[in-house]
Amino acid sequence: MQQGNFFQPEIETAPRARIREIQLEKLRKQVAWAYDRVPWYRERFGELGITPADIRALEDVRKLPFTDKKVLRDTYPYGLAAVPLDDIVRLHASSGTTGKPIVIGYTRHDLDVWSDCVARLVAMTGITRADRVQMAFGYGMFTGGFGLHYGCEKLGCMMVPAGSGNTERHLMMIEDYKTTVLISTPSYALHMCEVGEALGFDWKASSLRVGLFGGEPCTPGMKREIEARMHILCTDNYGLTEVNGPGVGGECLAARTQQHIAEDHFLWEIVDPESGEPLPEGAEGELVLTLLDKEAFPMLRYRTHDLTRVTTEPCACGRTHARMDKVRVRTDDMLIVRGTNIFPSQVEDVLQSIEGVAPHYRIVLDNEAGLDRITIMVELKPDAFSDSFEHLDHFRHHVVDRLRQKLLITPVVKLVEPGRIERSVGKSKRVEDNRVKS
Ligand code: DLL
Repeated sequence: MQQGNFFQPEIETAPRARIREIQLEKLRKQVAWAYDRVPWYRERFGELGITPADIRALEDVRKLPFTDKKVLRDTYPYGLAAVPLDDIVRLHASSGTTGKPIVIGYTRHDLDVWSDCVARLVAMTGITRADRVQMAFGYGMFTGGFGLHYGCEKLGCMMVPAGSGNTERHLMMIEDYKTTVLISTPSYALHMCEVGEALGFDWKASSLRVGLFGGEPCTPGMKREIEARMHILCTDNYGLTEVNGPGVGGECLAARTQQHIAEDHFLWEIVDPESGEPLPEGAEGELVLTLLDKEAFPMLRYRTHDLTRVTTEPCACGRTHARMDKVRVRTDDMLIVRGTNIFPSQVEDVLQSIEGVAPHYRIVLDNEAGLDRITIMVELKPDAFSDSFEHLDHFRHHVVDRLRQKLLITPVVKLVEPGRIERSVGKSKRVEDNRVKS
């Protein structure tokens, strides 16, 4: 097994029965902690007629109330705090699409647990203290920057806290500081590829060897593209602000399409997104997470809105912690266009299978005379771009046909020249909904 120096075999390769034992012990404590200290939880428990004493087996987690973004908004900013504010040493926040952000606090203990989780997933990718890590996430309310920073530092890596943006400066830092790991969203990594190529940066000769990407889906197409252009190993880690941030799951070197969940810190469930009812292992559904070791903002049964499958089958790397499929779809990403349900990931799947199409696109929705219209701006790769109108129009028809087969409605497709779709330094924005709601 490939190991970093933060590999914890006693936890990460523990027999499943032992993992469940650890989880139950922690769950009982966590539930009592939330009940005793947070009025919101006590009231919900009261309504459901339960107390912490009802949690006797892991499956009893299903008796507990769900939490979601709405609860955090309703109790904004400190309503779910389980400790005096004096004990909270950090806040992070996530801005949703509307209204106030959601805010999460951390005690000193919470920060320690969080950086342990991150150090573990970083080590899983083969990164060690000998690596020099360049951070391209912003250091701000977003959890990506500080979360991965402290995890890598715990592992003993040299951190280069460059922050987001200023791509040319990033390229200079790779060259001058001989950094070996890049942390960013996969879409920013693609942007860096382009800027580097335009400036004649020699990716093949560069010191960079691993990308630690996350914060948004990294499709197989993006991964192939980044690996081929940057000449690095592209890895993908998952997390969300409400349950600390990055650190929930990460890729080992054996299961490259899945992520191990840190099960000693997170209890996972997969539920039917409509009914909230539990689904059997292996079925696709919404991931629900319960933090098992959180002091400041305990989070029980948090509805992530992320669709995935989880398996506890043994992994070739030897780790026994469950693996989740990479998240491609959020239940709340669904667009309804003229009564048809469309997920951006469907558009992406079609586009990435067409030769000559770059991994950059934008879905624009508007309505004309009361009818929804969906326009898909598709960027072409330089070698597919042409001056010939006929050639482009033929290509456009082909893209429309392929999209129609998948989406079951006919989108307007606009082919745009290389570099035309706006690049982002953080999470990429794929959808622009300009519809006037009546
Ligand atoms: O994006 C935390 C994070 C930062 C994870 C950096 C990894 C690296 P939020 O801004 O709260 O937190 O967004 C969380 O982003 O529910 C997923 O829908 C999506 N997401 C995060 N990581 C991945 C990933 C951070 N690796 C939301 N693959 C989550 C797919 C991801 N989706």
